[in-house]
Amino acid sequence: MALSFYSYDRGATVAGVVGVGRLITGMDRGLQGMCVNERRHLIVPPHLGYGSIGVAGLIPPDATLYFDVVMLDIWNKDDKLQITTLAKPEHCNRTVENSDFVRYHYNGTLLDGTPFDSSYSKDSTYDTYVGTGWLIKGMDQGLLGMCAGEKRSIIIPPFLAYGEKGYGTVIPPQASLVFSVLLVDFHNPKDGISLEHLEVPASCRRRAVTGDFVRYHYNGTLMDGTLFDSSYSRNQTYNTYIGKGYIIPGMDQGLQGVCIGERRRVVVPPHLAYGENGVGNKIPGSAVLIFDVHVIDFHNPADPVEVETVHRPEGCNVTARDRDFIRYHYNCSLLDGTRLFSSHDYEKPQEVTLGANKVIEGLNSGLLGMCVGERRVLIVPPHLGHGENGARGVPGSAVLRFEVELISLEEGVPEGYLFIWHGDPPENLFEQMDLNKDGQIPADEFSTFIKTQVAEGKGRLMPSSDPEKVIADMFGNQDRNQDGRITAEELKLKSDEDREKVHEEL
Ligand SMILES: [Ca+2]
Ligand SMILES: [Ca+2]
Repeated sequence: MALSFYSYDRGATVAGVVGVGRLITGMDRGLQGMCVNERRHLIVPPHLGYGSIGVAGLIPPDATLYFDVVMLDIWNKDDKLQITTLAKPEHCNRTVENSDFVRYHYNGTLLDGTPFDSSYSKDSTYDTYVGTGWLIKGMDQGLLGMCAGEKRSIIIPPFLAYGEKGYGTVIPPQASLVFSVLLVDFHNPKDGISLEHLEVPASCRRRAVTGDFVRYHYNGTLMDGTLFDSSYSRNQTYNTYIGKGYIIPGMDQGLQGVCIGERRRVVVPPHLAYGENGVGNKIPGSAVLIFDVHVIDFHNPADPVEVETVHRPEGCNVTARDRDFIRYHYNCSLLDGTRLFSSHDYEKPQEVTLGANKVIEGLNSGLLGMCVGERRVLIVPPHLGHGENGARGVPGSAVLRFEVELISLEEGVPEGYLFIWHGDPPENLFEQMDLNKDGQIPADEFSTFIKTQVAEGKGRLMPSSDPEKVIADMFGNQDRNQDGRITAEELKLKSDEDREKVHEEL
C-alpha cells in the first residue's frame, strides 16, 4: 500500500510504500491500520529502527525514534476508481459515452480534503470531450454513464491522475484526487435534434412542412432546467416560417411535421443552435437547448379557406351567391379554442351583402354556396382574414375558425343598383309613377310605386335590413335638384345613365 504522510520536521509530505520492506520496520508496523487524516505518535525502538548502526550524520546508533505522523493519502496499485452517485435525476434517457462533449462543474480536493481546483470559482463549467485523452484517465472513465444533472464523487488513484509528477504546486506527487462532479449537459457532435412527442391531438389533418408559417409558444431551458427564454413571459406567440433559415437549424428541423395543437419537446445540440459561443448571458457556449413547444396554429401563404360542411338540409337548391343579402350566425375562435366573437352575443343574426367588402375575404368566400339551414366550419388563414397585424382581439397572423349557419337568404342586385326590373321597364315610366297625374312625383308617391312593383314581382330592391332607406336613397338620387319632387326631366333609368356615364339606378 502506498501512502503519503506529513513530516513536521521536513515541512513536506513523504510518500512511501507500506509492508514491502522499504520503510523501517517500526514505521511499517506503526502505519498499519491508519485512516486518512489520522494522526499518530510512533515511538520506534532502535531494533525496529536503524539499530546499532544508525544513519551517518543524522541518526546516532541505538536511537529510539519519535514520529508524529498525519496520514494524508493512501492508495493501492490494484485500486480502481471509486464512484459514488450522490444524486441522480428521475428521467435519464441517455448517459455519457466516449466521444461525448460534456459540460460539468467540479470541486477537486486531495484525499485529505485540501481543495486544489474548482470550476465554481471560475463561474463557468468545464467543457471537454470524454474518452479522447483530453482529461486524466480517471475522469475519462469516471464521467462515463452519467446523466445530465447527476452528481458524483469520483476518487481517482494517482496512477489514473497525475502520478509521480503531480501537477504544479497544487497536486503533489502520488496524490489521489477526489472530484465532486455535477454534469450540467452533454451531447455528441454527431447528434441531430431529438424529439419527444409530448402531446399530439387525436385529429391531425395536416402536418407542418417547409414554408409554413407557424405560431407557437415555447419555454426554452438548458439541460439543467434553467429557463433562458419563454414566449409565455411576453404573452405572445413566436411566429415564423419554418425550414427557411429564419430560426436556428435545430428548430427549423424540430418544427417539421407538427400538428396544430401539438405539444412537442425539441432537444437541440449546440451545433444546431448557438454553437461554441452561445449567445447573450443566458445561453452558454456549447449548451444543449430544450424547447417545449405548443403549436397554436400554422398556415401556408398559398392556403385557401378550408370549408367543411357540417350539415346540409335536403333539397338544397338555392344557394348564396355574390351580392345576395344574407343573415347568418357565427362563432369565431382561434385554433387553440380561444373564443373571439359570436353573433349569439347579439339579439339578431349578423347581416351582410356578400361581395360588398363588409366581412373578411375568407368568411365571405366561405359563406358562398350555402343554403338556408346549412352549417359549415371555415378555417380562414390570416391572408384571407386579419393579416399580419391582426385586429382588435385577433392576434397577428392568426388562423381563424368560424362555425357558421345560414339563417336567411335574399337574392341580390348587381353592384351599383338599388333596384332592378325583372323584365323590361315600363315604356311610360314617369306617367305610371305619377299616380295622381299632377306632373311631379314626391317621395310618398315614389315609395308607393316601387313597393307595388316589388309586390307584383315586376322588380326587386337591393335586399337590406331597411328597404325604406333603399327607396329613400333611390328617390334622393332621382330628385337631382333636391327639391323633394321628381320631374319628368329628372327621371332616368340607370341603363340610360350608364350610357351617359353618370351613376345610380332604375
Ligand atoms: Ca304626382
Ligand atoms: Ca326635383
